[in-house]
Amino acid sequence: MAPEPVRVLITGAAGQIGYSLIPLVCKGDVFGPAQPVILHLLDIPPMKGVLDGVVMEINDCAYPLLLDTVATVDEAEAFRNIDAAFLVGSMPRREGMERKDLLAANVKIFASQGRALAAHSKPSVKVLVVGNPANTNALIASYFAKDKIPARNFTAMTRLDQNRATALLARENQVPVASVEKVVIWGNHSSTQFPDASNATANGAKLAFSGHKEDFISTVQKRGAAVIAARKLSSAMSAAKAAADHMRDWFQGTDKWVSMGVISDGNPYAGAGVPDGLIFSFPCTVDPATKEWAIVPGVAFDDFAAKRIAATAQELSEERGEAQAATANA
Ligand code: NAX
Repeated sequence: MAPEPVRVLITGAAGQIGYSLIPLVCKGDVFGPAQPVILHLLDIPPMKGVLDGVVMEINDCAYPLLLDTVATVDEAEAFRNIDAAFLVGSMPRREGMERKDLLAANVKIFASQGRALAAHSKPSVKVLVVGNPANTNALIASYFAKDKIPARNFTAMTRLDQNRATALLARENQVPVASVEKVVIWGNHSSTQFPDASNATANGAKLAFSGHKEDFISTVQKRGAAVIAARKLSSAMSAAKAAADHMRDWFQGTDKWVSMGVISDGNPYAGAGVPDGLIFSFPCTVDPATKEWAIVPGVAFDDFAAKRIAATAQELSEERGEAQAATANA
């Protein structure tokens, strides 16, 4: 007998990441090759026509696993009964916009979506926030959903940064990308993130090119800007692949280290300056039986790493403060 379908929401579904993510979900790359899916797609009213066009293409793909598609501009309909949510849509930074204004605009969106999650979604829903500022948006959504949905069900995407770092290390060391493990992204999905190659291995052996190299760190931190400069558009194919990787590992489990922005309450790195109450990227594993993530404890780091980790924690604490101030109007 076929398993019950999972209901999967993608917000910002008329945008570029949505266009690359929808096929991965419908082909079974995320929830498994035998798992039927019902897609929920949300965008804003001015994008309804584009969304209808995307649905035409989805229909024309004739995906065997796709049982139904709900395409809507209504949050209540979009969030109803969902098992998983990719929150991709957010307010982009416009020219001249200050960070504070960008945060305030996104607080409105993610407060509203947090309320919609609490009102309409399953309490077990797993939420991945992709839309920037992803960590703080996830924190806001979790805050507004907290009466029904545990904070640990809200995560932010740093998997694209991990994939970028892993691929770069594989190229530099001339080893297959699949052999590289234990690359960690700590902190915020922003330019303060700390890509940490100091524990990285290939087939279990330490890499020759690893450790703390400024050019490696800054290449990973600035990769998004480099793609924009070359493509005149932000990363979409790679962002969708990373979102699919993140959700697949969360739903199906993994004993490999995967970087996920998760709630930092009770985290094992408080001594390195990571306080409670942030959505902070850590190395995690996921138990395949319970589908629960756990932060990998005891990862060793030196003063160089500790300084970087404290700096990205500091930025997230500041973002949280600004976002909390903006919740008064949300
Ligand atoms: P696009 O501008 O192509 O698409 C975004 C879509 O979201 C648009 O169709 C827009 O109408 C919709 N939208 C806006 N507000 C909405 C709302 N309240 N409800 C539903 N839909 C809404 O952007 P795209 O390239 O797809 O990027 C989406 C987001 O991902 C951006 O915030 C971007 O900064 C972020 N990214 C995050 C990454 C990460 O690693 N965490 C990497 C890639 C990407 O830059």
